[in-house]
Amino acid sequence: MAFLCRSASSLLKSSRAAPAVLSAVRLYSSGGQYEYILVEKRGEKSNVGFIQLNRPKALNALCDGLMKEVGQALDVFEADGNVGAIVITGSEKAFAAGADIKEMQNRTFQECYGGNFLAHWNRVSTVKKPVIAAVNGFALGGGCELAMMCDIIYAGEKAQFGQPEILLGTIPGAGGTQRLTRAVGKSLAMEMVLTGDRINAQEAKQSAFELTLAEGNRLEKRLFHATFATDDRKEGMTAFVEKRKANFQDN
Ligand code: CO8
Repeated sequence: MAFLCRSASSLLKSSRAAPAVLSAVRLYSSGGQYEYILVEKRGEKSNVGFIQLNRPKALNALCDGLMKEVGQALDVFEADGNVGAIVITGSEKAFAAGADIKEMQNRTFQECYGGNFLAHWNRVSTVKKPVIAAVNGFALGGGCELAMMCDIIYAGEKAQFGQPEILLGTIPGAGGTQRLTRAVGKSLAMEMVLTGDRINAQEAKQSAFELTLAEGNRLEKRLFHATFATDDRKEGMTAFVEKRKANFQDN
């Protein structure tokens, strides 16, 4: 996950400009009607899967139904060979203000532990296609964690990231303590998790670092080696040697 604060505005602008289109595609190809999200394919070639969280009255609080729908939409886009990347966004006011506190309020330890509460949230981080979070407004608690599960974060000027769970007497539960540490460093992550204080897009970008150099290099080397298992790596290098344009087949 990388923080980029160039601006999410172009993505958000186009979603504001086309509300009719968005509502018209709520049925998208999965067949079921989405209640909490708007889903469509965008781009000249319709090859960008676009998911907009749509619970404006609750600042896109991530209720169970919403996260299940996000999972369903991701499944559809993952299976769609025409989709090359996926964007998850919210509104200008809120990407997502966290897990739904009203839904969690009366849960017991036995229910959470026994039922592996919210385990399905992980789906976002297991998608094989690149997932981009276009964030503006509040990205708090589970909202910040959802953004960090994505591969890239484009943050708008009004974006605010925070893990305020401590103010509710709980802790992040969807990777916040782990991914935030890697994203902004241990010191700032500790401060945010221990105080609930928020940071804006600029601060997130300035603090951004991902893995340690050693971890990153190890991972990079393995992924580099893995490209040698693909036909496209062979084709790319062969095309260079033969002075022609590569004809990639996504294999
Ligand atoms: N859950 C439920 N409802 C919410 C949430 C939320 N997280 N956030 C806002 N809302 C609702 C409010 O209750 C309010 O509804 P209503 O009008 O019916 O009272 C509506 O959204 C608007 O909210 P506010 O009036 O509070 O709006 P403000 O602009 O005054 O404040 C804030 C905006 C600062 C974002 C404020 O709403 C707030 O602090 N929200 C809570 C933020 C928070 O604490 N988030 C963390 C939640 S815990 C969590 O995410 C744990 C994740 C664990 C995942 C585990 C996976 C395994």
